[in-house]
Amino acid sequence: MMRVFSGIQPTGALHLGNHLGAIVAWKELQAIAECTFCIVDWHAITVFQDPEALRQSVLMTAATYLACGLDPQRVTIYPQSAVPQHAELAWLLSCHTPMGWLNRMTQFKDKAGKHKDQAVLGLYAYPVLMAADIVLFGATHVPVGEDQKQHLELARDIAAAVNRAYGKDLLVIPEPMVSKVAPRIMSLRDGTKKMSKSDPSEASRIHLTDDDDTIAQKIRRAKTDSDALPSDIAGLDNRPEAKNLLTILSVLENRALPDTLQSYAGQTFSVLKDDLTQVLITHIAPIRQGIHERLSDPQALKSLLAQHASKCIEKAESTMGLMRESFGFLKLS
Ligand code: AQP
Repeated sequence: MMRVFSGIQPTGALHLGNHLGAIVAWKELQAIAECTFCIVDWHAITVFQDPEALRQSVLMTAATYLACGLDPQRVTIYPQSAVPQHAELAWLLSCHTPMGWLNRMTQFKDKAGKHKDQAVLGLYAYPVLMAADIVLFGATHVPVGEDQKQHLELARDIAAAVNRAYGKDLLVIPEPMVSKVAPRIMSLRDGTKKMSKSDPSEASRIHLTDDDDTIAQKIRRAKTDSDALPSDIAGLDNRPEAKNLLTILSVLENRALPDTLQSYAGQTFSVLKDDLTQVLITHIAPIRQGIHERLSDPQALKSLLAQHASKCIEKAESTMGLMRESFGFLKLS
């Protein structure tokens, strides 16, 4: 059976990009694979998080997973920090990760920017924690966006290095699942940047908790250009905002982009925006309601996460038992 692992950082309310770019595919996978969808709070703290906001975001992320249709009877959902074996394994893997491999990670270079010396060790080392997350449960497949492909390659290299060092197949080498259909949703304020939780402008993203008026307002204010909408894909060249709004609409309506383009050829942005607003409101309203319902009973949510985390600890211990023995740690009892 295919074993899938993926996660989202609880760095704020999830947005349309997280939903259409990740969770929709997870929902399909839950029917055909053994799935673990982590709430990666240890990854979140590579950038400072307000402690109370982080706790709330973990609950919010769990509520969102469920409201988007992930079925807790079929998939495992838990916060990373509830399973300390992630950190233990990350340390063991870090002792088999040459610095040269980490130095090649482009995301660190992008995120650290010019201030590399001030960047924290966690930001530099987080691909090793990600490798540990994946191999801890023997994931065979990892759904990744283009931006995470390099980290998945690294996870494969680290797992292979450990297997070589100890002369046995201790760790499963994971395969990437790069979805050709998962769209990259861009910022509503700048069509060249991806929609992101950490963008300082709330207007840049549609949260899955936004009410109808907020959705309408954000779409009304979304950046556009001054031309009429084109009739074909070639006409979207150098028009990132038009491409983004049309992509969102076509994904939500389950239509091919060329088909949506045909419907709006020669129209103004305001026609497209009115239709997109209606479609978004219809799509998000039940998810929003589902999130609020689950958040209204945080105790039930926590107890679900605790049950799932304890299953994960059991599975993680079976990997770690083998790892500890193979690495040569003395067993005291
Ligand atoms: N804009 C997006 N379009 C499509 N997919 C997206 N994902 C995120 N943004 C988009 C997918 O969501 C999953 C989880 O992402 P994450 O929150 O763990 O990290 P991220 O990719 O860094 O997302 P954000 O919103 O930009 O978070 P912050 O601001 O905290 O860094 C991934 O599968 C990702 O591809």
